[in-house]
Amino acid sequence: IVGSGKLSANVTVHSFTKMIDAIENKKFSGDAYGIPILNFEDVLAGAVEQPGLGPLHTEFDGRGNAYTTFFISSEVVKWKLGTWEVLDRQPAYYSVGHLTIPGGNSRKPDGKYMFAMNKITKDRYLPTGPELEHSAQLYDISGDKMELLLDFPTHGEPHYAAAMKADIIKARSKKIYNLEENKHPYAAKTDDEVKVVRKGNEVHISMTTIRSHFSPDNIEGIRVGDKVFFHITNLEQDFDVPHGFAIIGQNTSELLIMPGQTKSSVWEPKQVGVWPFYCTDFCSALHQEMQGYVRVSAADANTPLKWSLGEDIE
Ligand SMILES: [Cu+2]
Repeated sequence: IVGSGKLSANVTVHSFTKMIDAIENKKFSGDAYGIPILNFEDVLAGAVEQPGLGPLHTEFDGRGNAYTTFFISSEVVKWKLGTWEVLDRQPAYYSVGHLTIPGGNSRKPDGKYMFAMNKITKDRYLPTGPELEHSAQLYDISGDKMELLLDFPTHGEPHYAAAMKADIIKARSKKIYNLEENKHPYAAKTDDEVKVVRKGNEVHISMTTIRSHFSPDNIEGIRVGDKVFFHITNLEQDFDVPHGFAIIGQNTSELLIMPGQTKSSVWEPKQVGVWPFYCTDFCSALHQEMQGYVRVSAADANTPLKWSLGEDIE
């Protein structure tokens, strides 16, 4: 276990085996708040002496080497497990926080590449505003020395990240949700199943979406004071065709419905009027036309519920 403190001069490595041993033999130096404290010397594996300033985060390459970022001296330092000697160091632009080696969180890191995520990247990119682009740097770590391959901006402060080989993800990637297995109580699995049901002040709309329309896309009989639930089923059964849904003032924004899924959004209209809703995820050349309207009547109106697809309500 590598312990690093941003203000520490050394990188201290604790032995997990020694820790377990000390715990089993109850070798403690006291306790705090009822938690036993281990003796520092008893569990020490070794220390990398003064490798840089402000050690922050360490990952391993699976070949007996460790890589630690140094926040204050802005560098990545490669050192050897067991001998604790420094093998290489590379400057970073600038204050490097975390670093990532693909598979670094697993027992078998894929120690070919490493990237450092840098904070406080002043002077690195065009100063476009009070907040500046930060940088990240990709290194080839397959050889004795780290080799900088790419220096690229990241949007916002890059914090911790995990990476893994693409084929691990690819084989497990979910392409669609099977519409037949959709058990959502308000799912409409065909355009024939769409409906609008009032239960007191609650209105439940079972709606479908597919390139390039919502059904129904014309609804009236909603009143101010109603709580409207849009239960939207994405009828698509194709990879990478989510649809979104938005209406002004909705309680649940940024709804993104994957193929075969039903998701719900709540809307409590506050004003009489005709309110448009639309798809928020670019889905086809007709995406811009993917919209509909809800007419909201006064709280005391008795406009009956009506809905249709693509036609005027009579
Ligand atoms: Cu869409």
